[in-house]
Amino acid sequence: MQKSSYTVTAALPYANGPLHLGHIAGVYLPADIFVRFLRLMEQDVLFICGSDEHGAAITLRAKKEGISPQEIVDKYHHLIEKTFADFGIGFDVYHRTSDPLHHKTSSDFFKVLHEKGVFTQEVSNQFYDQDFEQFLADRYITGTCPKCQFEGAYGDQCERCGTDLSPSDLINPLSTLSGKTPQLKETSHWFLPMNEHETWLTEWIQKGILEGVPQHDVSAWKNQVIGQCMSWINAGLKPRAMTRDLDWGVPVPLPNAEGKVLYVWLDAPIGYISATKAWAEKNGKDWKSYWGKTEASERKLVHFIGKDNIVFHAIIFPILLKAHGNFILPDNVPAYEFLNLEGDKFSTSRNWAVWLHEYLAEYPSKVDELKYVLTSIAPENKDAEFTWADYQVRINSELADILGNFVNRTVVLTHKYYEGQVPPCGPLMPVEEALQKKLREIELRIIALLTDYKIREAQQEMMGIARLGNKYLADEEPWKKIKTDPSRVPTILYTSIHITRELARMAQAFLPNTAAKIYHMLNLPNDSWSQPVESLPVGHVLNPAVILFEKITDEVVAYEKAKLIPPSPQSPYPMMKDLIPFDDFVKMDIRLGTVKQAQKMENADKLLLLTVDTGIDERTIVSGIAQHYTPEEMVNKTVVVLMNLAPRKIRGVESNGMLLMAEDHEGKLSALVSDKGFEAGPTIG
Ligand code: B3M
Ligand code: ZN
Repeated sequence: MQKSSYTVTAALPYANGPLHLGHIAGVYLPADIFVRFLRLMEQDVLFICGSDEHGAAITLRAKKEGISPQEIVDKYHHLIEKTFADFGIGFDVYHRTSDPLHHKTSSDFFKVLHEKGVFTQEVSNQFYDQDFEQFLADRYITGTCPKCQFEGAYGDQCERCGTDLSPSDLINPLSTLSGKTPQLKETSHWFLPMNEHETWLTEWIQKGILEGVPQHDVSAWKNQVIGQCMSWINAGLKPRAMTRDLDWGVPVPLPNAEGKVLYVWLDAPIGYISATKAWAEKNGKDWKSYWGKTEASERKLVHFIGKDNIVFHAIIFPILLKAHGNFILPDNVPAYEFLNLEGDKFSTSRNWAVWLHEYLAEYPSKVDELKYVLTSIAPENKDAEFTWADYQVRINSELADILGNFVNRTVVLTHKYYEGQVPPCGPLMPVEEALQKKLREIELRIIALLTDYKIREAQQEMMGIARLGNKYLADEEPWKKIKTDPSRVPTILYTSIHITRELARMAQAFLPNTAAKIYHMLNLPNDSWSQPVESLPVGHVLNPAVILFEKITDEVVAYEKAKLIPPSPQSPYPMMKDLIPFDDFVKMDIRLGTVKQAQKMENADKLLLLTVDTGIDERTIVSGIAQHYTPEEMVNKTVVVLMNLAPRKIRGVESNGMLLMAEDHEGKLSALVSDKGFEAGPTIG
C-alpha cells in the first residue's frame, strides 16, 4: 500500500434519538474498521464525526417530546458521543452542528457560494400550515409516495422505496403539525441549479475525471453508488432549495432573509469541515491541509454513509465543494445498505430496535462480540438482518469455539509443558511450511479486501487464521505427542504461538479489545501491519491464559427477544416524557379554581384574559384557549390551575399561573371537571 493521507468521515447522526445497531452496522463500524486498518498500515488518517443537530428531524422530535430543539440536541449529542466512546469507535473528533464554530463555517461557506453566483433566488409556492403559521418542508409533510404508494412518505424521501421526493410529488399531502391538508403560499428561497452541473458530474462519477484530470479509481466505487448517482443524473437533476423557512438552524447570512435558515443538507456536510477545524485548533494543525488540494498532499477524502445519503455525498456536496473552490472531492463514498432486526425494519418511533447504549449498559464486556456479529452480517451489498439467535450462534460456535479455543489451548499448553516460555523451534515439517505460506496469503487478502472496503470477507479471513490454528493443533495433537514424539512438541507450540500472534495482529482491525487481551497473554507489544512480524523470542514468558469469550446462554436470547416490543399502530399522541423524581412532582401546586370573569385579548385571537378564584386568592391568568372556548363559556367554569408557575408577561399582561387542559391529537382542548362537583379551592395531587 502506497503512503497516502486520508480524511475519513462517518455520517453525522441526527441528535434526535439514541444509536441503534442499524446505525452501527451500516456506517460507524465499517468506518472504524477501515480507519483502524489504515492506522495499522501506518497511513496518516483523520477520522471525523459529530452530531447533526438541525433540520426537521430535530424540531419534530422536540415537538413530540414537548421540549425545545436545543434541549433535544443537548440530550442526544452527549448520549451519542458517550455511546461511541464506550463502543470504542475511535473518532479523532466528535463535533456538533449547533456549535458556533459550525454556524460560522457554514454561514461563511454559503456567503462565498452566494457571492460566486452559485445560487439562484426563486419565488415559489410551498405548502403552508395555516393553523401553525409555518411553511412545511421535508418531514413536516407526509403523503402517499407516487412511486410505491406507501402512505407515510415524507416530503423529502420515501422511506419504503428510498425515492427522493419534494413535497409537491406527494399524493394527498398532509401537514405533520395539524394533520390537515396544507395550503400553497409564496415564499422566496436560494436554489442550487443542480441541472447545470450534470456534465462534469457525469464525467467525474463515471470516469473519475475532473476537468481533464484523473481523480480517483472508479473501479473502487461500489456499483450501487455509481448506479444510484447515474440514475439521478439520467433522470435530469432539478434545482433544489438550499434554504428553508424554519426557526431552527443556521440563519441565512443575507439581508431580507429573516426566518430563513440553511437547508440541513447544506450545513450538515460542512459539519465535517467544522469538525476538522475544531480538531486542528486543538492540535495546532492547519485544517486546510485535510481538505485542500496541495502539491505535496495526496489527501483522500472518504465518506462512510448509509445508502439513503448517497445523493447528498456524491452529488450535492461535491457540487458545493467544487463551486466553492480549493477543496478536494471525495475519493470514495462507501455506502452501506440497511440492517433489519428480527424480520422487520429498525424503527425509532415504534421502538423496534436494539439501542447500543442499552446493550453496553447490560453487557459492558461484550463489545467485541457485538462488533464481530455486526461485521459478519455487514450490509455491504444488500440489506442484512440481525437476530439474537444468530448473535448466539456466531459468538458460541465461532468466537468461543474457534478463536477463543485456539488461543486458550496454545497458551495453556505452553504453560503446562514449558512453564509459559516460548519453546525453541525445531526443523519445520511441510505442514508448518504450508502454514506459513497460508498465513502470508491470508494477510495479503485481508489487506486487499479492506482496501476495497470489504470488511465482512476480511473478518472471515481473519477467522480463517484461527481455523488454521485449530486444525493444526487437532491434527498434530501435541497432548499425545508429548508422550509419543516429544521432540516435535516445541515446534508445534512455537508454531501455534506464532499463529496466535498473527491472529492478534490481524484482529486489531476488527476486535481491538480481543487483540489487546491476546497480546497481553503473549506478553508482546502490538504489531503493525506495515512490516512483517519478527520471530518469536525463545524463552520469552507468556502471561497466564484468560477466557476470551463466554458462551451466550439461551436465557439471554429469550430475554433480549422478549424486550422487543412488537410493532403497534402508531399512536397519534406524544411519547411519554422522561421519568422525574417524586420530589419534582410535589413541587407543583395544582388546585381547582373558578373563573369569575373572562374576556378576549386585543390583537390576540388565541388568548383569553381570565380572573380566577382559586380559593386563596383571585388572580389574573392569560390562557391560549380562545379558539376553543368563548368568554361566556368560561365564566363560572371550574378549571385546573397550576398555581406556582413563575409569573410571565403575555402581551403586556402579567399572567399568574396556568390553566391545565386536556389536548387531543387534533389539538382540541377540553377543560377538566370534578366528578363530585368541587369548585374553587381543593388541591390536586
Ligand atoms: N444526519 C443521517 C441520516 O440521514 C444524516 C447524515 C448527515 S451526514 C452530513 O440518517
Ligand atoms: Zn416509495
